[in-house]
Amino acid sequence: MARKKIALIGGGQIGQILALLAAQRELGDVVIFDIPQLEGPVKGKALDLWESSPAQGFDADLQGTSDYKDIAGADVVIVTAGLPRKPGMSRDDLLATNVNIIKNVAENVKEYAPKAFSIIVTNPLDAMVSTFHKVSGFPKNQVAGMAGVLDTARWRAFLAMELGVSIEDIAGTVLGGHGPTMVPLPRLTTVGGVPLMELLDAESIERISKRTREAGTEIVKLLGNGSAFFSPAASAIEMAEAYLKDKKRVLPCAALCEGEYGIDGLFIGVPCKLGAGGIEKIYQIKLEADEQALLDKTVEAVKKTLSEVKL
Ligand code: TXD
Repeated sequence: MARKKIALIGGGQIGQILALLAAQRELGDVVIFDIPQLEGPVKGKALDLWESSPAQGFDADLQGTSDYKDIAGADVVIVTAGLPRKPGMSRDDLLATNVNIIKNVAENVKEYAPKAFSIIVTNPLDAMVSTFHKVSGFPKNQVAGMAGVLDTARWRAFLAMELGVSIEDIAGTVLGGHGPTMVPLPRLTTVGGVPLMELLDAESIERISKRTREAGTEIVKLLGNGSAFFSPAASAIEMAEAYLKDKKRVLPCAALCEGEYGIDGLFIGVPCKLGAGGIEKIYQIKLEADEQALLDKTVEAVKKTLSEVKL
């Protein structure tokens, strides 16, 4: 069976880590696309990564390009094309510039890789995945935004740090928009089956929930130039792997809700079954009143950002 093909639209901080992780996991052949002004650097990155393959022991063809024809037939497309935040910027500050970039990307993916499962990473995430879906015209199961996997990873990482336990044994999820209104769910978080709320007091849980909501900004401030890239790349690869290997993972993805959670026609972070059919199912959680109120708030925040998208 021929190797799968992964197209990375955007070969910057996250894009190059995506290429490394996809190659190391032998998910398939990798094409990294970037703008013509960066044709040299993106070809150089792909060639350099290829030259690391003997030492790393992976078999994968790696190609850098600024010609969209080279993404033809991709099984998965991961889109990081766009500007990242600088210190002091909100994700919404990126909207005007990145919506134009995503429109152009969606038109080209529609033309050259119409069957691909598309994972959108670019910020402001919820508006960008919605824009990509609208412009590409792809069915809703074929488009997902990557945010909840990262936000949940951060929630789990901070809890593991606090509790002194393995990250492997912390299970939980984060709902909603990829921003300060996201909704970690302490009530549904467990530590090796032990309810989190039996292990940590409310004050500690709120402190960690707040750090999770602000984790992206914390990294932007520390880096001083650009935003997180290891953890977003690892999160997007987890989604791509679920699709490529038909793993039926249940992961929080920005998916189009059409009635689920009482939401109609909005991409928002919800628990999804991810397999060869893309977003195969959205799971509805019976939320308690306080959780529902937080979900309503994040839905409003996403709607507000979306209202500023000029297509
Ligand atoms: O959880 C999440 N979804 C977020 C997403 C986590 C962290 C960062 N997130 C966002 O991803 C970030 O705010 C940015 O909007 C994107 C990409 O972040 P990255 O750090 O990779 O930005 P870079 O290093 O600037 O890379 C962007 C690349 C760069 O090489 C540009 O030349 C390219 O995108 N680019 C384009 N590629 C294709 N087509 C067009 N038009 C284009 N414009 C720029």
